[in-house]
Amino acid sequence: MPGELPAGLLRQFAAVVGESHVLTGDAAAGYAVDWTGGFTGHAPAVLRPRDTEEGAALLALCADAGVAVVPQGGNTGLVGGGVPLHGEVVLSLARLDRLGPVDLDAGQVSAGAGVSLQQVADADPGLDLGVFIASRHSATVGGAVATNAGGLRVLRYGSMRAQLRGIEAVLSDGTVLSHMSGLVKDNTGYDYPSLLAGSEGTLAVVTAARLQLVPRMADPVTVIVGADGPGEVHALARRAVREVGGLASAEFFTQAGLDLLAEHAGLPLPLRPPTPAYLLLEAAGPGAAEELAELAGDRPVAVGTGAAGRARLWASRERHPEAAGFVGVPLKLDVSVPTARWVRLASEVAGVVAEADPGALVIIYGHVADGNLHVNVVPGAGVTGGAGAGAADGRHEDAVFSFVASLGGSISAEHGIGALKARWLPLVRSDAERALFARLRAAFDPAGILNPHVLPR
Ligand code: 2HG
Ligand code: ZN
Repeated sequence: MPGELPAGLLRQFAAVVGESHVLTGDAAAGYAVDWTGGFTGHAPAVLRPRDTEEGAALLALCADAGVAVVPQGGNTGLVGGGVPLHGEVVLSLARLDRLGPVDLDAGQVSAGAGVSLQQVADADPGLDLGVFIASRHSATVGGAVATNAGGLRVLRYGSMRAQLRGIEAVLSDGTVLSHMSGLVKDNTGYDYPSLLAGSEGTLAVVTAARLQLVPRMADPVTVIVGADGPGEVHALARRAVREVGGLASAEFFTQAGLDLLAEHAGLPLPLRPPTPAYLLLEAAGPGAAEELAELAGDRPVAVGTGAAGRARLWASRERHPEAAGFVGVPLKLDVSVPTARWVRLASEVAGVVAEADPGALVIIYGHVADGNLHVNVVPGAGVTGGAGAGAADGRHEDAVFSFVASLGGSISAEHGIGALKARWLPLVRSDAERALFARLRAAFDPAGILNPHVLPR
């Protein structure tokens, strides 16, 4: 098969990690496909180092041999950034799973790349991880840093970059960079941990991170408010950001997504009768319940307190990534616009997709206070014939990304560019910016082996 590796190189890998951690053939197949099933590749080998030193030795071998490498964490990314689409070797960081003791003075913890976000969140009963995403049980620290994961509490705590107080990473030549002392103030040169956050495995392989934890919310209250459309959702969310002191989340979804989840997953509806759009708000602290009630006014509302009550409401939002998948393989378009244009985006994007493909299914939801919308598109769903029906041939991305760019937005709010969006980066990043990206990339990875097909070179 093309792309197979020389036996000598496989032996060198095995000398570093042991034969049982060099996976080939069927054992490697599970690492070559993503969660949506939309990205499938082939890995001639999957390498599973136990620690940073083994990872560094493996990378040095790959650089010497000119073999391309895709670093992989929990493989929960949605843009094909962790999948070997061009026959790359997969460097799985799953075994770098050491979670250090919590430093209670600083409220920080050091975690290996393979530690799940849930394990970090559980590290201390009084503390929590500020980044909260639906895939937190599988998503890992290394991948979340490398993609600068966002999620459901960004309005309060920022995305993964904002939690970083230090990083350990390996360059493609095997050099280990470590800056993990967790200083809050540290102006000693370039802030490369920040640069590695969101670099999608193209500059260095993140092997560990020093993370700032946040106080765990005490007695949070969750509400779902029914609304007549994106305009009302946005106006309410804007008021919530200003008026609800302990606000942590403001999430949008629609009845169309809930209908799919009810039909295919038996999910109970949060409100009866249903309304076209919903806003989920979560807040904690003194007066949170009253402030949320005041905001909801006489609109239909469901209230959840306690772990079970809140989880029941959150399911309506957190299960949305599954909804379109019941109909077909979804394109996951994660976009953001300046806040003032979010209503236009949310109201018009389905029409924009319909112009390109009248049969496409479009499900929208997202993080309204961040100007972020997830546009899940199943091409040609429901269309039984017609030229090109059902084809994921780029026209859906073209339509949505061009619309977003015309609104001054971004074609990736929180998932990254990956393989899915590389073609469209020029819509939102100038020639000068992309030239700088290329120079940075060459400086970090002169061998050009790190995730070569993610982000344009
Ligand atoms: C979310 O907010 C995630 O649920 C996933 O970012 C979004 O599946 C998606 O499109
Ligand atoms: Zn999201």
